[in-house]
Amino acid sequence: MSRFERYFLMNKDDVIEYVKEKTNLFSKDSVLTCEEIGDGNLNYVYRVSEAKTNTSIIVKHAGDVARISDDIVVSTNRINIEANILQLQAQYAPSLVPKVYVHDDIMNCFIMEDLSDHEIMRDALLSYKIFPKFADDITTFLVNTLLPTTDVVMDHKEKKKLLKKYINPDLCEITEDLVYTEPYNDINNRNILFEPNKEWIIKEIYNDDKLRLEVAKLKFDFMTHAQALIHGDLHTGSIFIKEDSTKVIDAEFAFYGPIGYDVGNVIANLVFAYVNGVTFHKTEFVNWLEQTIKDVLDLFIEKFSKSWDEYVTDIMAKEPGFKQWYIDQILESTAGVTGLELTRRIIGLAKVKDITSISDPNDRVRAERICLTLAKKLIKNRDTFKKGEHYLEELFHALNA
Ligand code: SR1
Ligand code: MG
Repeated sequence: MSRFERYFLMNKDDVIEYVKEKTNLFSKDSVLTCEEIGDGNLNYVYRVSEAKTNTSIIVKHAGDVARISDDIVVSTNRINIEANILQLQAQYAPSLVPKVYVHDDIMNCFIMEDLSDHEIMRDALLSYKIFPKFADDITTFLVNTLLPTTDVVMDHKEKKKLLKKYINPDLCEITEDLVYTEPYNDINNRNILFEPNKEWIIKEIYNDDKLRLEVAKLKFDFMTHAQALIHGDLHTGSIFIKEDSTKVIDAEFAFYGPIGYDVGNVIANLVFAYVNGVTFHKTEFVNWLEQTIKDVLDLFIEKFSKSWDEYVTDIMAKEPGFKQWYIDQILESTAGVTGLELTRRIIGLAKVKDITSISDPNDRVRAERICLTLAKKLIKNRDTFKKGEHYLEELFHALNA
């Protein structure tokens, strides 16, 4: 019996043996090398290469605890959710996700196209690189993967089948805790506050009762609003990019949730890059990000509205006024989620390099306060953020606060 008929956590040598034995991607006598290249919080990512033919593939593999902490036990099924959803997204947005070659739900891994000519977007942004196509690409991804999986477009029984298939309780629990609870109530003692900002955060976030009430409303929206099959973790570390190409990866948090969760995560993570750029006076980069933040919101609305007219099937959804109502509640949720993501990456366990790499303490204090000041406005006044320019106006207020 093959060693790979029963799950175990593979190391680099195991991965080479696995690839040779279980796939026909390389010949059995090929000389392969393997490196672990993942820097995510949950899974292992191996690049397997053959020098002779200059070919390489990526093996993504799940352990039964999160890399970021042994205390976080997460179902290995997350890798199967990710492999399946990547293949589904490939039907809706083929040029915007990597190709999956092999999926193995026993070893909890899948093999996909190597995107080594791309780089992780967060790292690229930390080198102040500019991607003029990004807003167009990511809004196409959002609209093309989200709208078709809603009840307004998809056959309702088909949708319920997908909802059942992509039930993802462990990963949703991580989000419910890390995004929607702990930054406002350090119940699990896992928050990490930057010491010079501690007093300010206690006063402005922990002690703001109105803010916590609005977060509570958003939390129950996340848990109960099975609107579309969302990516669930669409930050700039989940995007591979190069000048003329964008590929969305890491969909292990996918489930049926609110559309605004994906849109808001994109915008918040652009704001982190923006605040870093402002800190280091990267004018051209900052200007591009202002335009991009605005474009992501405005292009999303424009494309969503156009696709709605083309693809909506539900007869009641065609009632005059319903489309605007539907888009308005997505925009409200988007603003709220943007604020939540901005907050949790400053206060909670899972940080972002855009902020933690700011080594001057005064600069970091300022960067964190800009994000949190904006976040509070976004969460509390979320029904007023209807266009890209509304985000920029509030961002400029926070910069000057
Ligand atoms: C325990 S996982 C921490 C964070 O990393 C993932 O990318 C998600 O954003 C999650 O919240
Ligand atoms: Mg990830």
